[in-house]
Amino acid sequence: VWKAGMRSLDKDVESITKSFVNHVQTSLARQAHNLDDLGAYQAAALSVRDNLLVNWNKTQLQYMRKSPKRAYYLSLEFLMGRTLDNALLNLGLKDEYKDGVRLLGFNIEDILEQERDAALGNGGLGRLAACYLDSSASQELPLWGYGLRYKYGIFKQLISPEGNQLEAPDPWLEHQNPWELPRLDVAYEVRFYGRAERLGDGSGRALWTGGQEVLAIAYDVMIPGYNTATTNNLRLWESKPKRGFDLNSFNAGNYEGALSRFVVLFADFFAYRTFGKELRLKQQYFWTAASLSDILRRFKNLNKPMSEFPEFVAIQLNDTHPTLAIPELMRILIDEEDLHWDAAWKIVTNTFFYTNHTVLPEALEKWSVPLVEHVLPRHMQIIYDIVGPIYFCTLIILHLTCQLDRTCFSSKASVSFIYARLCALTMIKTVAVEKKFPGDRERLARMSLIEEGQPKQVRMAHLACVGSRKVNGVAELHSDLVRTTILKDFVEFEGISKFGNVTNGITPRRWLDQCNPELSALITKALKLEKSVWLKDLTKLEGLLPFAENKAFRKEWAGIKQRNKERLAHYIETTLGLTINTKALFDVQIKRLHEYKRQTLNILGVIHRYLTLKNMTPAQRKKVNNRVVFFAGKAAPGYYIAKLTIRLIVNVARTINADPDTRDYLTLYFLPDYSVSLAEVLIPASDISQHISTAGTEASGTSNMKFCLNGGLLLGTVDGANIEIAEEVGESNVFFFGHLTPAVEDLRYQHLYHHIPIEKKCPALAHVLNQVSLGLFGDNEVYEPLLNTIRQGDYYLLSDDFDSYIAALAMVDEAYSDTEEWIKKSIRTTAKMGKFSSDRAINEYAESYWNIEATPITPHS
Ligand code: 26V
Repeated sequence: VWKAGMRSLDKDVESITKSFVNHVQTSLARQAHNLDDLGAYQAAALSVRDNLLVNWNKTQLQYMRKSPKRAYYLSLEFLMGRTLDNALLNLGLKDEYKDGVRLLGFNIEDILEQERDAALGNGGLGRLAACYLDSSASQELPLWGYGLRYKYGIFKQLISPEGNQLEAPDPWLEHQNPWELPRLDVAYEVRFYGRAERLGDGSGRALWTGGQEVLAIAYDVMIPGYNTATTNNLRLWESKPKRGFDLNSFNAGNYEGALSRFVVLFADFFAYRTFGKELRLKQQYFWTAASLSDILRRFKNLNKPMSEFPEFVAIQLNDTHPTLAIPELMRILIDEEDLHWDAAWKIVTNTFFYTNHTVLPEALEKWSVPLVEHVLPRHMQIIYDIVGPIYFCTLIILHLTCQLDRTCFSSKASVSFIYARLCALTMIKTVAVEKKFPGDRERLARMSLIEEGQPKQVRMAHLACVGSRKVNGVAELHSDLVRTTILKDFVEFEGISKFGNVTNGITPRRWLDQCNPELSALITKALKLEKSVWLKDLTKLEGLLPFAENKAFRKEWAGIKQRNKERLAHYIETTLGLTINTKALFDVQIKRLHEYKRQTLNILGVIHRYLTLKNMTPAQRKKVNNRVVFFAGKAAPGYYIAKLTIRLIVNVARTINADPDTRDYLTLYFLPDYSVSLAEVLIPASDISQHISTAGTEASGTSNMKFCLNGGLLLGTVDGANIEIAEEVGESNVFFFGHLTPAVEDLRYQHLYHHIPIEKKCPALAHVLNQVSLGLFGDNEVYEPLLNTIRQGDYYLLSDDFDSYIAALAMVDEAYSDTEEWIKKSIRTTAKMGKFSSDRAINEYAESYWNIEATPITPHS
């Protein structure tokens, strides 16, 4: 049916060239005969977009007619990468376009290279959202994404001659973006600041007036499913001032003042250090308010009573960033739709679902109460109305009613409203906290949505948890940690069934077929299945297992890995002018720079290897496996220690790559400006990738899945999704090391209270640290703050894990020496990666969380 549908798109080579030339002339106003690759990319993209539009329109029309329950994925980040290749693959038009552009004198690879990455996010969380969009469309699920149309993507990373990270803006919209459709007619007003006055009638309703209003304008990005006509939508909001730009402030140099009339948009989370927390709060509200208005408008078109909202709408909160949607929906239902508080709360708590992506305390979002009160006065009231009973209970329990802190409540009406609700006591769950756990005052304080302190702060994870139907973590271990640490009290109170797990996944379309076409072709040949079959049911990869015993197949498999190494080397040669030894083991660690991810452990391991090589005779060195180590990743601009780690990596690389004694055996590269597109070249070339976070700190990780899917082996700690990968591929095919999660707390305690000097505890590490201190890599003194994080405190336990890390690296060497066995491991790893398809993950959300169903789109309607 779908193939027939494609024909209805009229996409033979001849019509492709026709549409291409047509776009060159009429959309780009250029001539086909002197067109450059960038122009060719734009023309090809516009012509592909025409096809997407046909399916997009059909999809939206059929959703409208059939009115299935829909899910909405609210994410502040979408790391989409490039679109053209993916669109061609999903539409089934890759070969046709390749031939079409060749007829016109272009090479499709060169055209694809022209596209800039859409880098609207920081790391794993944003890329996960992009994989889920691909999977939802591929699985024919009625799901829309909602995000922000940032003017600037994540910063461009440059490395200075000294090895420092420099940040340059990424004005990704500078060139026309053919993948978005402005919808100037889809616009909503969003209010900030002003006054919120309770009506004082005991209803809890209020009037929110004054302040500043901005307009949210929709831009739509089409999300084609693979091998299906379903084309879902990603709606991104752009802001526009309602009443002109404040030119006076701008000219007077009051940049922030002028900005405050706009909601200027940065994808880079850390830009807010510069541009202020208030801007980030405004962005979060702007986006959630616009998205909810849009969702409500669509629901209202169904002419159903409001109480049925959760039967037609599920809203997924990707981390706590969109949590303001909870008080916002309460506000709309109570103040605008006239619903009673309890009816509104019932709707809200049946609509939202919350995914937690980290248990690191410093990463849990909190908003200062005075700031929320200032920017969103009505929402602060509502948050207090949610907290109210807990707060009152605490006070009653503590017999401190007389000391009621009125500053917590915006008016007397608020107090009486909460009190009235409290009088209907027995019904209210929070009172049940006291019933269930009598006298447990600490528990009440821990569970409060408001953290005491100067200033008081709203705990967004608590708000997301109480306002959602279900909560989940992103890998088994992480979900356990959510249940036993940050949300433990809520589990004991609400029952365990609300707290689940959905292990993350990755789309095999981008992360195997697109980035590793040769491997994909070999798999298709071996499985004797249509590519579209196994790419949509990744468990079919298990059929590769017997091929591990087939020598000819192993040779083909290894040949592809080798060519992928050469492709990477070629890329590095042309972009950085460096020559890479492709006859070596490729060892890769690519991810955001963070102490918990322990890039420092890796670089100290590299130094250890270098020092060991230096101590060997030339004859001994010849017996050692050649190794090329790659790092890539961005550090938050204000994260001093992370930036120092980059500097150390760059300078160690400079020294050891120039050392004639060792450079044939060990080289090291820091590849600047890590991106989705760079990952697509690096991942297929890796033999070993490192995922070495301190146990219990990496919620899941998703690049671990990408490497393994491409036949790279995993060197890692017993953390996040590494554990489930090992469960699937077997522990003999992964290289695990390090202490386990339950030991971490004790070890940290020992560091603090039973400190053992590092020379005694881990002499090998002490030696490495001393060499750095002594200036072996130049820059002496500069690295002391970084080295001291290990010498003192060592919160991430490098000194505890170093010896077992070095032992694991030695095991990698040993295993790699047995080439045939290594290739077997590689094949078996790919074969067992079926579980980690994001299709599996999105179906788990659809079935066990959102209760939505596949809604196939018929191409001919
Ligand atoms: C944010 C921050 C912000 C400030 C200070 C330190 C810090 C540390 C971690 C984070 C991460 C926030 C949430 C996040 O991006 N989590 C990532 O989500 C991925 C998708 O579920 C998952 O694979 C990664 O393990 C997880 O770190």
